[in-house]
Amino acid sequence: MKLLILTALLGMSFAQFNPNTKHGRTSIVHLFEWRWADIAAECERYLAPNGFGGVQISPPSESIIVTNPSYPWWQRYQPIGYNLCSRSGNENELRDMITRCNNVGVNIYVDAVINHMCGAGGGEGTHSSCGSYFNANKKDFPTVPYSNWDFNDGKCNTGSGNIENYNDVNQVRNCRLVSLLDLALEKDYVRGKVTGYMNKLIDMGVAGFRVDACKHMWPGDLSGVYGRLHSLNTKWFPSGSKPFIFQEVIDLGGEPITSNQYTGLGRVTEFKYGAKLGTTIRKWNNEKLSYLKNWGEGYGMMPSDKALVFVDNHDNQRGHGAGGGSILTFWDARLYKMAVALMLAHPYGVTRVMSSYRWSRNIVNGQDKNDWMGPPSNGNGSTKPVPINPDSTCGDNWVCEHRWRQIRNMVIFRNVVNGQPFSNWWDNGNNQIAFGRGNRGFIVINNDSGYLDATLNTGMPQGTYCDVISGQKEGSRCTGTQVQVGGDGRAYFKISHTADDPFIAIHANSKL
Ligand code: QV4
Ligand code: CA
Repeated sequence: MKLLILTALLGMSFAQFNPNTKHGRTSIVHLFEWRWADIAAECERYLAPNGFGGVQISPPSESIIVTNPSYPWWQRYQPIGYNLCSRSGNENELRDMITRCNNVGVNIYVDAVINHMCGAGGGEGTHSSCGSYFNANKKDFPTVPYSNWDFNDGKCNTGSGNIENYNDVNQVRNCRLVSLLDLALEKDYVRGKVTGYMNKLIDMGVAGFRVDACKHMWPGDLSGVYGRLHSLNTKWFPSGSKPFIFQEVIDLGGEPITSNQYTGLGRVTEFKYGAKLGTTIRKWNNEKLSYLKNWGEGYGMMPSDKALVFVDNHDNQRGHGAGGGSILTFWDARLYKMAVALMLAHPYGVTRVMSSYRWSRNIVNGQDKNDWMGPPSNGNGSTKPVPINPDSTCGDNWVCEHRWRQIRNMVIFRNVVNGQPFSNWWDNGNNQIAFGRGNRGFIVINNDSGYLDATLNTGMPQGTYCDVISGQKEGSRCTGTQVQVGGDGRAYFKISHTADDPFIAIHANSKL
């Protein structure tokens, strides 16, 4: 009996680490700033057929509308209530998207902004995405409703009321992050409003949450919030399934607030991953691909079963958040594809692929003056649809990294090798590496300044395989390079350092 209760309790707490993905799908894509109508279409026409497990969506909650600068992307991180309209669409469109994505087995994860409301300087009026009235000066948000006493100010001891020192845990959690009005999440009333919002989304069919700004919330308060969340909608998920929780905590070391204060509650974003992968692939500080033999925990990262990993995110691809100049993005496409492929081939963590829009960068002294720019929009600030070109890329400045052949095929690779061990590591002591995943997949990367020319043990069954980077298997033919694996599992690889994509990947389903 005792054992049963213990297993039940463990089951309950561990459930939040499971992304609840279907059909052996393993990766999430962040469709940053996409409209709900476009996401619904993308689930049906592209994500499900190509094995994507889920989508992280931009915050659906009612937010402030900022006109100076003109409709920045970050206005959505300043909620003024929990009504479900945003520049991505209204509540009906949101519900339609969740339903249609679920119907093709693609999960929706909501970016939940629950640490704060809008900035203190947000003013008074109805300049909000559903048109609700609010008054930031009085901390009055009648549409929730929150008022003056639902905020933390009394507990903040800095002169400005803002976080001034990240070494002071109380400041980080009780003061305002860049002036954003800080919610008193220890109050039962506030927790009730926050969980009411999250539960409404769960009931609509979402599979989990990216929880924004967790460093700024007490783990005990978060535990109180998560404990009140409903199980997932049984129309699409097994009865008793708990929402997947991944918490945004930027821990690059050197601060008193660490990831492991949150890993008991759900997964945590591992920011060391993209920062370190960036320095390694850029060969900064003499770092080399060959060092990645013990990538993951061996690099001082959190345990794999607690980590949510990514090469870049919507903040650090434009200099917000942390990570610094090493972060690779679509702007450095060649190195970026190598980084994303490496991430998707490697067993560490739950993987999230970024899907961005292009903006006019204006970098002055290392700082992008246009880091605020919102998605491709019409003059009135409404977000443009994502047009799909005949060659399946996206138009109108939507980058759609998730549709790049090399990235999409590695998302499929990860599904094919799911559950297989990291195996058959090889390196040349420098920037040429290879590794496999049991007998189901193998990747070879050349980031040196000379040819890679080697016969390697792939661990794969004998046969002819199609490289899914230079092309892919289409019917019985291969549009890319072919790789012959002998009866001993060995194969010959030659990769030029000047190739468009200096890496090769084969897997069980790319066998001809
Ligand atoms: C400015 C000044 C303040 C000043 C205030 C006065 O910076 O010092 O007190 O004016 O009014 C925007 C502006 C910012 C402005 C603020 C309030 O950029 O300059 O303050 O609004 O008006 C996003 C953006 C922020 C943006 C915020 C709210 O990145 O620039 O602030 O949305 O619109 C830390 C955290 C981490 C966080 C990361 C960016 O630990 O949690 O910073 N990451 C998440 C999200 C991120 C989001 C937030 C948190 C806040 O991923 O996108 O910030 O919800 O590392
Ligand atoms: Ca806080």
